[in-house]
Amino acid sequence: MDLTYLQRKPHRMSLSQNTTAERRSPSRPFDVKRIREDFPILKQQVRGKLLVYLDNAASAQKPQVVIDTLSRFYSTSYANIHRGIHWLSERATEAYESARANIQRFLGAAEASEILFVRGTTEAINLVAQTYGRTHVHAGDEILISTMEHHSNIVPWQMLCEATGAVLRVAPINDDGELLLDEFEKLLTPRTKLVAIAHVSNVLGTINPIRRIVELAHRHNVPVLVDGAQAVPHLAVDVQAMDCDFYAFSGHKLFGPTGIGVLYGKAALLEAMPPYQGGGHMIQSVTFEKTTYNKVPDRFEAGTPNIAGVVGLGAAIDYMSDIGLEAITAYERELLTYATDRVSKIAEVRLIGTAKDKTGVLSFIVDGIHPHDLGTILDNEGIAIRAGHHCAQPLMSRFGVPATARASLAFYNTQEDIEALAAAIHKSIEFFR
Ligand code: 7TS
Repeated sequence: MDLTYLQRKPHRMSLSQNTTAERRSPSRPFDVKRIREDFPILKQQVRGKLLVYLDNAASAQKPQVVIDTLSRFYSTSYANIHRGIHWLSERATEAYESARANIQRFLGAAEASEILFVRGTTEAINLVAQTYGRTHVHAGDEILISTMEHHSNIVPWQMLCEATGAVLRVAPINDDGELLLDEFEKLLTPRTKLVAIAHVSNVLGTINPIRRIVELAHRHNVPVLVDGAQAVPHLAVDVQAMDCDFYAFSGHKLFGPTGIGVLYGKAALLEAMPPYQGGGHMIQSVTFEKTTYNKVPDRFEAGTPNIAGVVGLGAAIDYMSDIGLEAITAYERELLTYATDRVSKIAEVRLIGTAKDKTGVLSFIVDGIHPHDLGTILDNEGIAIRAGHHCAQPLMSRFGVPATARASLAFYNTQEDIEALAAAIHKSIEFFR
């Protein structure tokens, strides 16, 4: 495939050229108390205490509007899509396709057809590995990732390498958990066929300089897949400004339903890719001798999709856009500074992930306490964190630990949540003394 287009300057379609691409503007001031009111689960008591939910990197809670949208959709508008000629099917199809246009605006994509619906980030990456990868990657070629990847952005490439004889290369990071760009650049060679990299690390919170990474990769004619699972809930993303070639994320981390995610791909790449799965809707015509395939994006959406999931994701994106990504980023940055300060004052705590540019993730080890024990004690206090390897075992090895405790923030968390976390860490230290 001709990849020379990668060398062209990014083409940012002006919003006035394409009115459907206009982003929704914030319509409410940022007020964390009011925001918390929108999340019914946060009013819940857990083990006799008001829930403190600090496991947002694993999955985020759902605002009432998403819950109501799902319920209303099933109550009034549900049918299978694309194939019916009846009123309900048309209505459901309209809701599904208008969510696609909504996500196009959210990501700043040039066309709605560049948005594919999948199960989540994991499926999005596997789709690229199995279609783009199987077509363009051959024995001796290289795929370049980084040390901080989630297993979802490691294993699909290893599987591709096993099948093709290609080689996985890994760009290293420093002790703060920042990508070493010089080392990354050195690993870009004529053999490199794809870069696959996290926008934000789920363990460290590090925000990678994607624009710069894409620039370097494109200089070598290498397309870039960005794993945006931990970025979209916290940062405004503009795929055209970043000029990345693929961008993947999951709806459930973005305050939307489970089982729905998005793969963005540049039109030229998607159109040249073979299908992922075969089945209904992805075809133009089928005979026993030969099948011809549908256009993009339908070619990549075989079978009945997660229709309600798509509609619910659209509602989650509207909800976030009404608050405004810039306001969310600013609030979370302030809360992260507060939390970092508060937790690192505890002498027994070692923070892992101290990049200059990071989102609200605090991974840490408490001297003498296994992260799982800490997680259990915190749970007794009604505090939800994650303890373990966070599906990033090679990253754990890089820091010489088997596991960490991880508190991950969302825009509904407060300084009170951080105080509860700090008090519970102190309590655990006392308990094990
Ligand atoms: N990529 C990153 C960076 C992630 O953090 C995750 C999930 C995935 C991919 C996979 O997303 P999925 O929705 O397809 O499962 N991360 C986590 C986590 O940190 N704790 O639980 C899931």
